[in-house]
Amino acid sequence: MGKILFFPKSSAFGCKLFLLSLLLTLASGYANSDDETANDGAVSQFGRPSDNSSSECIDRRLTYPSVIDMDVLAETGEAATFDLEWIEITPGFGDSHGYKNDASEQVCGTSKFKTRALGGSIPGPTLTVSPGTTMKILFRNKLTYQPESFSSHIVVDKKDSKGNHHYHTTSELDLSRLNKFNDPDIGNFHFHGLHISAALPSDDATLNVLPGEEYLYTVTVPEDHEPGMHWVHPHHHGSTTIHFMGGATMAVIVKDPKQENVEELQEPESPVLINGIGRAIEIDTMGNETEIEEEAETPTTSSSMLPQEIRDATERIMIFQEFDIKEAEFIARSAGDRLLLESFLNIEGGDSIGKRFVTINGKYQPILNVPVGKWERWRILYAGWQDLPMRLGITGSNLADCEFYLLAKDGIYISDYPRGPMAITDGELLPIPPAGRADFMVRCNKAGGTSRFEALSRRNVLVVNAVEGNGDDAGELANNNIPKKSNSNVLEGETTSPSIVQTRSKTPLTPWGKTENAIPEYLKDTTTMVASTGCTCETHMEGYDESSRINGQIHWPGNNFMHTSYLGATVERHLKGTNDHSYHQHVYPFQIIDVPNKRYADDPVAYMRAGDWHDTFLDKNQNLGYVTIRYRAVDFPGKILVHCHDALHADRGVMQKEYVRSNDEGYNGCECDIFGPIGGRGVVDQLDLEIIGVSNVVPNSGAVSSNNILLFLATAVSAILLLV
Ligand SMILES: [Cu+2]
Repeated sequence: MGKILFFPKSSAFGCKLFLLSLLLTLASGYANSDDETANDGAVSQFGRPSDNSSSECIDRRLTYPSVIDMDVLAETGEAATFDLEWIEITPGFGDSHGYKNDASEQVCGTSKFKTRALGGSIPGPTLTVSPGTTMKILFRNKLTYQPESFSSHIVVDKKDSKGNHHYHTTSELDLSRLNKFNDPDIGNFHFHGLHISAALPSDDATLNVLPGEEYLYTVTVPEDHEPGMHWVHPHHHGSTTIHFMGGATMAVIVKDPKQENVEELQEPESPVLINGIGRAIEIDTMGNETEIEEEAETPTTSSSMLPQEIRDATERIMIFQEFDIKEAEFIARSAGDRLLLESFLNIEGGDSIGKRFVTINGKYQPILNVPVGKWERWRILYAGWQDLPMRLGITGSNLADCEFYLLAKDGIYISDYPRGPMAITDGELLPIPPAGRADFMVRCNKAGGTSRFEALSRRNVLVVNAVEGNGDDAGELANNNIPKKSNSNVLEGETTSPSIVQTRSKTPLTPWGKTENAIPEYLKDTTTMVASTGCTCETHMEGYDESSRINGQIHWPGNNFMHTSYLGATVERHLKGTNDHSYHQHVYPFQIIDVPNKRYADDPVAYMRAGDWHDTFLDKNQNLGYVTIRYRAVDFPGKILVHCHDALHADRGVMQKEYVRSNDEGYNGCECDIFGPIGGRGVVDQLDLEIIGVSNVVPNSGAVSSNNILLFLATAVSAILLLV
């Protein structure tokens, strides 16, 4: 382990950063004022601490995070500022109100509680960004250090002349606290799913940002980045679970290219019709359908980027968050996190559902009214932190007759769009892995019908009504698209009266896939490639809780790596244990090459198929043998964290690091199962960053006082006694 204590001195460097932070604070004012106007529902109801009036009521309709366009900020070099802070939220928990399914239903007097959130709300604002844009993102840790909390670091508290606390860590480790729940108030950012550099000032998740500190991330989204949805969450080893389960999450969407730019890039595709002929249905007064013969409608294909119905679709972001109060109590106790423990213990309601709640965009059991017969694009993010597939689907009858077709997974368009119709009523439902994203084209066809969705075995997580007219607004994101055409399938002036016989054409979706030259280098098909020599390693996650491991080893901080590869390598991994553990890999998404259980993978409408790209993989059907994945390390050298996306496992050690060496000196070797330090050729960044502690702004940093350490330890001991 390194023994260097590194802190930027409070010299010219510190002064510059102070000025910079001042500017950034001003910049954040811009971003925040944008928040207010963008979606007052999301921000004012859930983001800001409200008064303690118990008569507060919440409209049950689904609301959406506000949107911050990072391209606009990048034009002037401004940063967006996001605070990790302790705030009060009101999701509308409680199971006593029943379910009236009235669009304007209010739920009143439900539990409020405090939690750690990003960007002022649960979830935080959605960032949108174009490929090629450099995002400046100031992460401010506004949490308050709790001296009674546990840490694997030695945390030093130094008061300045004004009595303000300044914390930092030393190079010493408390070995008894390694791979335990720690550091509830230490955080950072990880840009989950984005294909970006993992070297600072970009996405190095081994950075520690202590309470009162901040860090300016500079993240360049490559010019050839695939458009799609990813997300941001804290990823400090030891506190990831605490931050996840409290809801500290934001979506980031890489925008689809503007249409006018695309036509030059793409060659015309030949029209294909794989989705059958169009059909028309007649709905009688009892709501029964009769199919009517109709001329087949040939889908229109063009050279443009996305088929028209995708471009026209209303986009709805849905961020699914699971609150698990009992698990939270256990983890908060383990970490000495008195704040979370006290807050979550006071949450009322939910006894009949095991004190587990699912929220969408921070709202419990929301109602969504969608226009009947119109395709929408749902961008779903399952901000999962346990090893449970989401199992999204419909409980009971699909009375709104909703159809689901898969468009993208983990922010990458699938090659066989439109895949479906996907099973949403029986059996496996939609087994989206924890941390997974899934974009669906969704259409609900029966006016007046309601379909009740379940997820994580919780019922009524979303109640969807198919309605005449425009349905609910989808917030700002949908308005960023090309202006909507009115839906020709919906007759003006229709009412929801079931006595009206409606005839609609269920036109199929237009098949679409990217042409070969429009696929970015890092996503080129690897199914027919051969792994580079020596670059096939096994990665086996096994065991439960504190006894779980990767390849028999537990996470060790600093310069300790499992596998290495090099720029230009075609890397292959044989994943074991992915039926129980969700495998997540930073920097490079991977392609599923082969699975042991072909029965599911060969199903043309399976959610998981060979050839698909993911950044997180969990498949309960693949419980023997190994899953083969491949990716090409084409552009970013440096660290790659690989870990179970069950944060309870990852914080307790089911996390390892791989390293992609640069090939500047012609290096072309791979290694498996090193579990020790690396060095030498092709190392591009600081390998033992995480045990050092880095801060951009450390006013008055000075010598470490041993008295302070003793004081801290004494406080910690008394806190243990209180928490036991
Ligand atoms: Cu796991």
